[in-house]
Amino acid sequence: MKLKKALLVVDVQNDFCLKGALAVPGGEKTVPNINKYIKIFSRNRLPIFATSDWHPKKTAHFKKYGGLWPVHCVQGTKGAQFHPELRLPKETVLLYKGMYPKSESYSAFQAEDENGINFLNLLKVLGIEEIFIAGLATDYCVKFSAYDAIKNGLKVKILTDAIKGVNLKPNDSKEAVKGMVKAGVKEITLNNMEP
Ligand code: VGL
Repeated sequence: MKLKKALLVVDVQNDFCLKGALAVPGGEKTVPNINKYIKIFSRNRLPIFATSDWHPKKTAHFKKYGGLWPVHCVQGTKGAQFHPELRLPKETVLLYKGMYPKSESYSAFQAEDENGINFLNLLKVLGIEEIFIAGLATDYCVKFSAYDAIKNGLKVKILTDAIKGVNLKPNDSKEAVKGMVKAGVKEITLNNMEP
C-alpha cells in the first residue's frame, strides 16, 4: 500500500540565507530544488508544510540572553520572511516555532499553526505516514525534526539536494546526516524521488 506523504519545508527564511543574520552557507542555493519538490507534491495533491523560526525579541535562544545564536528571525521582521524566491502554494500549512522565550524549539514538532495546533496533530488529522524534509539547517532544525518524526513512528526521507547546514564545526552536517540515517532516515534526491 502506498504511504500517505507530506513535504516539510524547514525555515527557508531570509535570515538563514545570503546576508541574513544567521546565514547558513549556501542556504539560498536550496531554493530552486525546494521549488521543484514543492511542484511535485502540489501536482500529486499532497500536503505541504512550511516552518518559520519565529522568535520574540528577547529569548534565551539568542547569545545576548545566554544562548548560542545571533539575533535572527524576529517575529514580523524582513529576516523572518521566507526567501523571496521560495514558491509556496497557497494551500501550504504555515507553522511557527521558537515563540516561547525559554525553549530552543529547533524541531518542527515544536511548531504550531496559526490556531495553535501542533505539527504532529496536523499530521495525524491528515493521516500522514511519511514526511520528506527539505530546508535549513541540516545540523539543527532538519535534524531535530527528523529525529522527532522517527520517534513518533513516521517514515522519514531527507532531500539531500535541498538542505544545507550551519556547520559551526566543519563536519556537523555530515555527522547529522550519518546520525539520521542510523536512526532510520532515508536520503533521496530529485533523481530518485517518487511521490
Ligand atoms: C536554526 C540555528 C538556530 C535552524 C535555528 O533553523 O536550523 N539553526 N536557529
